[in-house]
Amino acid sequence: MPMELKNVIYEKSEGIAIITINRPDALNALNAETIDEILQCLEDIAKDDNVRAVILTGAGPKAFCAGADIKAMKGMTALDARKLSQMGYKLCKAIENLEKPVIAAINGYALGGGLEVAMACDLRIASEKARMGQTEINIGLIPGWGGTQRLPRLVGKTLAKEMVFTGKMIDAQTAYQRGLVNKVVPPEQLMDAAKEIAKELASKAPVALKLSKMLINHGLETDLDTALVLEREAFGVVASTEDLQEGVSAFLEKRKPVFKGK
Ligand code: DAK
Repeated sequence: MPMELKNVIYEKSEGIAIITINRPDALNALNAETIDEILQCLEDIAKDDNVRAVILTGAGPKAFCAGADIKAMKGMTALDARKLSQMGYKLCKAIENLEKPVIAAINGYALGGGLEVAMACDLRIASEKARMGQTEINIGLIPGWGGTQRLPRLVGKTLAKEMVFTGKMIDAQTAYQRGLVNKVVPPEQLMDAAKEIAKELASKAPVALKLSKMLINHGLETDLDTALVLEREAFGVVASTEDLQEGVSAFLEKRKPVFKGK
């Protein structure tokens, strides 16, 4: 059944899927409908073997995503709030569990839930104009989609506490220096830079890539010995793939490998 998307632009070409949150008038804030549409795109990507890498970005020059839709929160019942909270959790988990790399192209503000979604992505590229913050405290809230956990894991407790306690934003250069983003580029180069990385990832062996993602995401959450066992077992699986044979042959034949995900 074709997807009906009102708040999201979804494109696929040359092995790369691009999801653009398209509510620029609300700085791409996430309401339940928008989250549901992004989840539909991720489900489609999971099923489509032709897609090898994903870019998530925001429409317009101002924002990647200004967080959960504050307007939609007014007058929310406890059950509505619970549903929104669950949906944000589900979205971040869907990105983390997707067996393909996801790159956040942060074109402007990434605030509150917007930063939380960006942090669930595997890599983050920011425009020089991007500003990032866990601003929930300013409206009397705490991060609800993983910000208190993913932010300290990425930047350490010291900066995470400062950001969560004060709600202050940091600029792209600070985010880069503190390990929150992988790269900073001029705004007009952002999508090309994201596509370049996506293309590179799309050319890698898919099984090796998805197992690496799983190992880094899950391994860091357990003790080292258990994580090393997981790595050994995954190594055995990767060693049995046709793609490894292709990689070795290509190396010996001095040509580029063509990986099939088998
Ligand atoms: N939600 C809805 N609309 C938003 C929005 C948001 N998060 N952020 C901005 N907008 C809207 C503005 O209301 C404005 O709409 P109009 O007034 O034109 O109709 C339009 O986008 C442009 O925004 P501004 O006029 O404010 O633009 P400025 O350049 O002056 O300021 C700004 C940009 C990013 C500094 C400012 O808009 C701002 O501070 N926005 C709020 C950012 C923020 O605090 N985000 C964190 C949201 S809290 C929950 C589960 C999870 C969460 C919450 C609850 N439950 C289970 C209940 C997660 C919460 C968050 O993410």
